[in-house]
Amino acid sequence: MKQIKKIDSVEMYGVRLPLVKPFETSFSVQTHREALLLKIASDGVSGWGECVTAPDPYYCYETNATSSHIIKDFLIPILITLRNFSIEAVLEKFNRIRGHNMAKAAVENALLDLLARQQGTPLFRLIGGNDQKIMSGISIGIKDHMDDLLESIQGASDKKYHRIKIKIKKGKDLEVLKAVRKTFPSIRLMADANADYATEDIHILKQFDAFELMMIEQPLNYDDIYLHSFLQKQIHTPVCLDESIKNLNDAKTAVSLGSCKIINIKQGRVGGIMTSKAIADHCTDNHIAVWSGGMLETGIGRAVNIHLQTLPGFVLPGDTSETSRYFTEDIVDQPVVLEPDGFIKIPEGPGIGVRVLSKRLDRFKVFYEKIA
Ligand code: OSB
Ligand code: MG
Repeated sequence: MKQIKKIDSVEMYGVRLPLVKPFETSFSVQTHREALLLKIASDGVSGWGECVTAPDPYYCYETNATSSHIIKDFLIPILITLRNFSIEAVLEKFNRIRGHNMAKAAVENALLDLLARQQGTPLFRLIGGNDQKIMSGISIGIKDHMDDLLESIQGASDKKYHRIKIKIKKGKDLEVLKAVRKTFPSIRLMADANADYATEDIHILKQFDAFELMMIEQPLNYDDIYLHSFLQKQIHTPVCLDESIKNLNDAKTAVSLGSCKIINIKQGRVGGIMTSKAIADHCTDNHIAVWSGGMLETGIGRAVNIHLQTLPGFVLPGDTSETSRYFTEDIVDQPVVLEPDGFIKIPEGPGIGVRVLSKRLDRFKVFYEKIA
């Protein structure tokens, strides 16, 4: 990969976009997407990166406040000292800061967008992906009423989403799955528990085998890998890890213990696109399927997830849905739309391919700061 000469400026924006519908998981109800955005400029070209953190530490320990602190006080001060550097060199320097992967990923994403734009090439090409359309997938939140859920699934199925994920939690699981399977016996279905079960609940999780799910995502504790290996031996449903996999080392541990058959790669959670690629390669070598997860991203992060899914190894549909499912107005053009066959096209043009709309950015902006 080519080099960046030196960083000329770094700007940070906070935006708050209302969600079309509240999104309920076993850990929270989200009504807005509050995102930190970075704009990094060099040699007259700028790149954008979205930090996937939320305002609260309910999915993981990082929040918008911690990532803003780490970006401003540690990552950018390192970045601005570098001259004629590669992305790999930046990531190497960032290694000194432990954890805070979402903060690191936001900077990495902006640098990759910048580099691709400087070369006039789309991001997927820069990272070694294939020129292809990607599969779509939808993640449907927990609903108070069964009718609501069935209606949402019907809508997604009509749109030709390639697989449907429903959020579950203890006590809102077996009955829900049974009703869904009764109405939709053959859809590609999976469930995401967001770490709501413990090893004492294995008798419940065993009963999931009756529903022929593609996988059960993160059934046990958010940072557990070891106990999942016992669970996977006792159930037929493939286990998919999300929260537990924070870096390549975690992925290697999970693969060698047999803790899962599938990994959900959220590029932000693992520290960016370069690490995602390394994890996907390791998983492919070991016959573990991967897919790209989502964090209700604005069009910036959503575009990154699309480019990411052109890499080898991303063989399962991810959590990339149409923009209109989340936002009536996004901060970028073009919005993500599904083709009649449910596929999604790679945004055209250099870098991530989408254009930040300055008027929208202004309207949804909750803060702005020039960091460098
Ligand atoms: O566990 O995959 C998850 C959203 C926020 C936090 C965690 C998760 C999710 C989703 C939604 O499932 C994925 C999306 O549509 O962006
Ligand atoms: Mg998940």
